[in-house]
Amino acid sequence: MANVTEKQYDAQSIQVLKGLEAVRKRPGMYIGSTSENGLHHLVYEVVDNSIDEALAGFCDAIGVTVHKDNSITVTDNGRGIPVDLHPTEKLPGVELALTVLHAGGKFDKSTYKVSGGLHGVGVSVVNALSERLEVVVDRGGKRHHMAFVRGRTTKPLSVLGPAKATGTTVRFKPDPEIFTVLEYNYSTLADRLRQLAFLNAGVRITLTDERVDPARVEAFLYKGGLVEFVSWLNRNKKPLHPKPVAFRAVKDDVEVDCALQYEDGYNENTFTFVNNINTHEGGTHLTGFKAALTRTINEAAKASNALKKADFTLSGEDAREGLTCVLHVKVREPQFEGQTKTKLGNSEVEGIVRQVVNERLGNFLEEQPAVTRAIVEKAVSAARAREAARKARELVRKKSGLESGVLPGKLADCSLSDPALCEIYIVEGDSAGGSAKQGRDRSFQAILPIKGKILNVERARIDKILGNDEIRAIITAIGAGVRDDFKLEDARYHKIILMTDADVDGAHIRTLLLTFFFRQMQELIEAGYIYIAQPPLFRVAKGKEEYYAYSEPERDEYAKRLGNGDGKGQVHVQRYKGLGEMNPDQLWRTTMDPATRTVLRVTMEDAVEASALFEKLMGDEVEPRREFIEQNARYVSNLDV
Ligand code: 0RA
Repeated sequence: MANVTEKQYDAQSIQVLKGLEAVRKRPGMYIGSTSENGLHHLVYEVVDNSIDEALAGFCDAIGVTVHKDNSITVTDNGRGIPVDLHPTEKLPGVELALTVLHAGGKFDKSTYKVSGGLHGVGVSVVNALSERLEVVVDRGGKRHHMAFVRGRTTKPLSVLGPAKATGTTVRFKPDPEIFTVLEYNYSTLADRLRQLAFLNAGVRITLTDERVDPARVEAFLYKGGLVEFVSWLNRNKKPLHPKPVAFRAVKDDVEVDCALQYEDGYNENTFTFVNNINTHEGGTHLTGFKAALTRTINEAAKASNALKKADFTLSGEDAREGLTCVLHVKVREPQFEGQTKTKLGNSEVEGIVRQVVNERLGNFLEEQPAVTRAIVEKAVSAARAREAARKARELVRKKSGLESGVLPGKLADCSLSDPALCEIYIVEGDSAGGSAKQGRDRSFQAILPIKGKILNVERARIDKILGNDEIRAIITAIGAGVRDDFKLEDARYHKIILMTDADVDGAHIRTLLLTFFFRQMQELIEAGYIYIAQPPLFRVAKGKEEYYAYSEPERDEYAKRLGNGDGKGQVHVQRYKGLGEMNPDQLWRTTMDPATRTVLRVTMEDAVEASALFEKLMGDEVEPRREFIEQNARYVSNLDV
């Protein structure tokens, strides 16, 4: 008998080792990357398990602690991971959960789990990618303990003593053999944990950072859920009605939870989630929501006679001007599609969300005439502005029209026509633009110089935006339209590279350009088409030998190297204050030649976070803007192209 068990155990452990090996060999397959994103993903993975326990109704407090050594503790007051022996696997449940890929409730569809997309790979992945991991389970009146090293059990299940309550605590230290970045970013963690607290009303999530003295502690608990989420998103805005509209309904096994509020600005901020996962790329739930919103607002406008005089209907964009909305649906078997697997594909969800929103939002508006009037007036004025913009466009169409296909005069286009091969440099200032035009490879590189500060699109309506010459030049050069009319497949370049001076003004212009792309051509960011050029900050030369430095330490290193050389001649350090100080050949070699340059790809990790950051720019205060410019680096991930 003992023999049989041993054999089974061996077979089991071979499977386990194979699984762990697969994860350690190709970590990117499981957690996306081994840099900053992947490192943070480990925390989300463990927290998601606690959230699942909260969704099942057994947990209302979750704690996350970043320790001094950047190890992480996640603790919850749920039922505790089962510790009894699995009947066929002959291992404790907790050991299976931590050592077997996809173990634990994967086929249990009785609750909506946080799974799918990049999430839901299981805590065993975290274990496999941790230098060490310890788990403490309080369950059945006892405190249990296990420890692992790189996914392998080093301390089998033992009982430490009695336990009064129940819960699970996991502490792990990401493996430096796997990760290229080991330091946790406080605000990245805080942003996601706050989001989870909004999405799971009543669950208290506490974040503690022990790397600072005294430790920083923040607790997120929102009894109001999505209503509080929308109020928080609008915290620096002027709402058109005091309370967000909110409704929740379950239909055909799909749970629809929504809150929305209009504010007096011109942008739309709609965030959608499926089973707690941010669906950046939208999908069927968003499509259903938009259709119902447009219909409902049009009905309300007709009922209030607001559209009698105007002989046009309200477009979807009109109905969403100034809208802040969070839509969270729970689906049992979500299908995620799209480039980043954050687009909901389930076709049945579209009709369900459409019906729920039609009915519930329709009812609300019928009962609230004052709110309805404010929303309808806003949409009608958006429609008028859209009409005015259309007429203005028609007037200028012959000269520089947006749709005529006439390219802007300032654009030096490239000769190739395959967008996949082509790139456009949007360059600050005519003088740098001139150097770029001379220095470029004209076969695939186009140059568009723009004047200093472009319009702040965060604060302007579409008609004013389209009236701005610099912006029209950018739109026509890219050739893919804006907002709802934007068509990614029409983009004339697959690399749009922003090249501004390495000073505060340059950073400001880059920020304005990013705001513009974020608001008007978000798909370009999502597709990864937007880049930031990295011109050198210094030239270090001695005689004929020269180096370009992109940071101060790099400058010092080159200066030292040249200084230690033959001992003859003077080391000359030049600081570039602007792109204009480089001649065309230097600009090509340092910043534009694909063989040697570095460009940073702009990413849209989290639209909620991005939007909050862009908002900081709106105010006239200097401090938030300075902060933004510093934080701007968080949008970009290093990429050599
Ligand atoms: C499987 C089954 C049960 C709970 C859990 C897993 C569980 C996992 C984690 C991970 C972190 N915290 C957790 N809390 C619970 C339920 C077993 C039962 O019926 O009591």
